[in-house]
Amino acid sequence: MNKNMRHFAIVAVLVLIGAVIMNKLLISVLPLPTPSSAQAESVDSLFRLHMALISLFFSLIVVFVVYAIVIFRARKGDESDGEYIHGNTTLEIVWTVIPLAIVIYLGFLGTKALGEVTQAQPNEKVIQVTGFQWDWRFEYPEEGITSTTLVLPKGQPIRLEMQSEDVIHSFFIPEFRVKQDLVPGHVTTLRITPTRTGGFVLRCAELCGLSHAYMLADVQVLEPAEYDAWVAEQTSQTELPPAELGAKIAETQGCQGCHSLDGSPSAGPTWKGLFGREETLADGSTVVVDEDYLRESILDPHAKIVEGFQPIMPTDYGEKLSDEEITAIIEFIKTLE
Ligand code: HEC
Ligand SMILES: [Cu+2]
Repeated sequence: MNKNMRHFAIVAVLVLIGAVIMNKLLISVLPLPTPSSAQAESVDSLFRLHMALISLFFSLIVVFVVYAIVIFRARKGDESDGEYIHGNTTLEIVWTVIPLAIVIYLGFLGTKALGEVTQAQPNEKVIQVTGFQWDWRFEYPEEGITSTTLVLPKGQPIRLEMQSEDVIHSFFIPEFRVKQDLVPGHVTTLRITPTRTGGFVLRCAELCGLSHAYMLADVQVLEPAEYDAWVAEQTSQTELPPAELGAKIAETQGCQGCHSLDGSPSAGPTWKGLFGREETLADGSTVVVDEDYLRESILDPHAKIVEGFQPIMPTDYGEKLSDEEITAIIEFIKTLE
């Protein structure tokens, strides 16, 4: 075996060993959350292939560089010039064509995976998702339910029809892998078939303003029988007392995205102890919070701005909520001492 071939053989073995170690390392420091949807496998197989390729190329470059530095270093007393090399067309063609082929192949695999995760499924269940600054709301048109928790039956193909009320948000449950933007003025679709029961967290994955980091929602995947029980419980809810109804409306309307109930700071003033409190307004005047003030604050939020807060409260609750619903919210706020 000539000397060059020996170098190449050693480097090839070192590159392979390096790639395997690097791949193990990457997978252990960047573990993926447990895959929990039928769509996760398509995404994960792509991910694993990318990790393997990244490890291989990292090892290829680092091993060649380190090997050359160590083995071909100038020895003590060696003052001679290095060999003069001008170009190598074969090498350049090889290192252009191979990556090109790899990238085209990855493009093909990516297109295939995208086709798999977006493919329509038979007997899809439609759930309408609304994202807004800074919360989520889920409507089940078949059952006539509105919920702040996304409850899903295991094994059931789901089609989410998603809308935004204000800015761009993004629907992402890491365990389900797939992700989709919510774009104002458009309905976007996302398909998931949950395969594992349990609790998950839905996150907004698009920086959407002040409380973006808190734009979370609970997700529950239940066995089909438990899901049916949940539906029955939701639809049988009898007339609630006003304060409880108000709590529910405030939750589904997303008031708690900006108003805490326990005194913790948020984008808007806390509702804890709000009723009867003396509020200082931005113009320095004060007002004692009574029912009229609360009603005005909901119908015309910019009429009086509370000191230290920005006028960012949506102004369209007067159109969205009935008089009784606003009264119910006020009754609810009165109970928060
Ligand atoms: C996007 C954030 C946001 C949302 C959502 C929001 N608010 Fe507000 N709200 C504010 C801010 C900020 C203020 C303080 C500035 C002002 O007075 O307009 C405020 C003020 C108020 C006040 C007066 C509070 C005080 O301390 O005097 C009431 C009452 C109120 N909001 C009720 C509601 C209700 C009810 C909802 C849901 C139907 C709601 N808000 C949704 C941001 C929000
Ligand atoms: Cu968001």
